[in-house]
Amino acid sequence: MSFQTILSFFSFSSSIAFCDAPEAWQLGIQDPATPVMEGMLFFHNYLFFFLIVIGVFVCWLLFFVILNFNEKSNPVAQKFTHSSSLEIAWTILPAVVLLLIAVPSFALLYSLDELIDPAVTLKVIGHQWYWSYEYADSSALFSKLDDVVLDFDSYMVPTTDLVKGSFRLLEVDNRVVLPINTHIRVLVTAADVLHSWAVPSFGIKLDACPGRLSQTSLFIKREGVFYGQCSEICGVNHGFMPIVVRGVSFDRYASWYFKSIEDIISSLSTKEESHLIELLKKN
Ligand SMILES: [Cu+2]
Repeated sequence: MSFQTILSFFSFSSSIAFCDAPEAWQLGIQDPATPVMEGMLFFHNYLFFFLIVIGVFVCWLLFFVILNFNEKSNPVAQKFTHSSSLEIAWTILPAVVLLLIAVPSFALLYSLDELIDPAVTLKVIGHQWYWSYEYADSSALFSKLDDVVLDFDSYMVPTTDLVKGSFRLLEVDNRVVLPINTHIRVLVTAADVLHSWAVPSFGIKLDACPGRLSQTSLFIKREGVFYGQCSEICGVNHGFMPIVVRGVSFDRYASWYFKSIEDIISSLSTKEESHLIELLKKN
């Protein structure tokens, strides 16, 4: 059963508003939008089970010892120093608990590295203090013509320019558009200092290192607007370089993509345009 199905089961209305941005006084995790984040949420809750059981047991043991083994209630101390059966139990039981944690943890860890034949590649470049994005497929398609690359900078919208209802310090002027139910490759790098591209709903927090290209996979399961922030302190405006990703159906993504390419081509000079048309005819 998917996370959404469980959610819709417990909600009274059929439509659910997902939490893809931080809320005031939020304690829990934002709603997952990728299988990886669903796995992380499951693992988080799974760990909590062991945490509570062990916490209650240790507290009970401490309380029990303080209550019973003091000079007042137990004036004559026992003389034994060993108990083989107890030692075997308190060695094996924690080992079993560790094993129960390790197995799903490794499964989740290796699933983060899984990259299944991506249909879309997004290149993310961190700058002081904004993100720039490049749709690498466009540059591959028009590799001979450097001008036709779908890329843009994404700056935070300052508080004074915000429209009613948008998030302060989280909204950007150019949102990233990505298709849902599609395997996406995200390549992350930086132009100046360390940054970190982090979107909680996706379960992604990937360091952007200058001179290095880090890679991760992304599979968005539902439509929505997903908010994130730079998560590696990178200078004075570190808190003012948010990330906004819009997840849309593949059809809408394709029409947005080709519209953007068209806009770039129409902004070219006629000489470059004819050169491009020639190139397209050749391919
Ligand atoms: Cu930063």
